[in-house]
Amino acid sequence: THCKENFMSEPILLTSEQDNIGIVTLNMAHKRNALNEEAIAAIDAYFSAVPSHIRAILLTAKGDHFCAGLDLKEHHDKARSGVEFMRVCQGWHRAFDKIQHGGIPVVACLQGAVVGGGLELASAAHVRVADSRTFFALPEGTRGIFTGGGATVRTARIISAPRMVEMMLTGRVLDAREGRELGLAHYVCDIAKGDTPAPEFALTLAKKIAGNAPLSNYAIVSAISRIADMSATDGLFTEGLVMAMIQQGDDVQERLGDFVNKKAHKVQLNA
Ligand code: 1HE
Repeated sequence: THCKENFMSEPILLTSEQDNIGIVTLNMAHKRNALNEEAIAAIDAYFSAVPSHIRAILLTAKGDHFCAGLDLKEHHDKARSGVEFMRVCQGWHRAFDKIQHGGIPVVACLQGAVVGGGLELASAAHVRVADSRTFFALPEGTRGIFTGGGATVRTARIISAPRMVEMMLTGRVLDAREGRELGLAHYVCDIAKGDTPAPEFALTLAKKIAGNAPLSNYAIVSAISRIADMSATDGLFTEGLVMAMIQQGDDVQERLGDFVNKKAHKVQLNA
């Protein structure tokens, strides 16, 4: 379904590949990439069937704004009942869980508005690169609704629950640097200061990530957030199990051997 079309008969999502990187792009710039039911279905479809040669995914958006969140026009026009909207939210949860726990690292490249459901989408990615003019907000309170795409879990765990409460109550808009301080962005690219543009930098990171052992990446994106939900004793046990499984990977002996034979890179600052 990710070939569903937007109003100009273009796909809602553009998908392409560069080597072993999957590139998925929100393509609804005319409405600031606001997400309607079709867009969520398209995201779900893409992340449900990532080709097996893909080692990392770059999540980007066309236009000046990454994502304006829930399609408020659709929501208004459909005048959904409580149960209908509950089902919509569960659809967002399913789709975004496939992003976070699909086993493949996802790098999001952010620009402009990353608000409401747009922040929920970004929060499901593993690495967030922001253009310096990015801004973050949760304006649900002013629209008479609440978060429904996972922010109470994902965004609250990034910035802390009390900060999310404050952000929602006051409608505070965080700029890119404030967002980075709180972990909403991991990198800020400022082209005015000569930084690499965010899309290019995000692609470089995705390629670097794709060079890790695939099973290590699988463990990193699958285990850490889940272990964070466990008791310490269960977490440590699970960590051991994951390690035991991961080190069976085909490339492990070769990677270790490269280090032992002084053929592997060393860990260095600014490398
Ligand atoms: C939209 C949406 C949208 C823009 N749904 N159509 N999210 C929000 O509350 C954010 C609402 N949007 C904005 O604050 C602004 O549009 C932006 C800051 C994102 C961009 O501003 P700007 O000046 O570049 O664009 P614009 O003129 O406001 O919008 C351009 C068009 O996009 C316009 O439509 P047009 O027909 O007049 O051209 C807008 O109506 C349309 N548009 N945002 C529908 N969100 C699972 S629960 C999640 C809960 C939430 O996400 S609540 C937060 C919703």
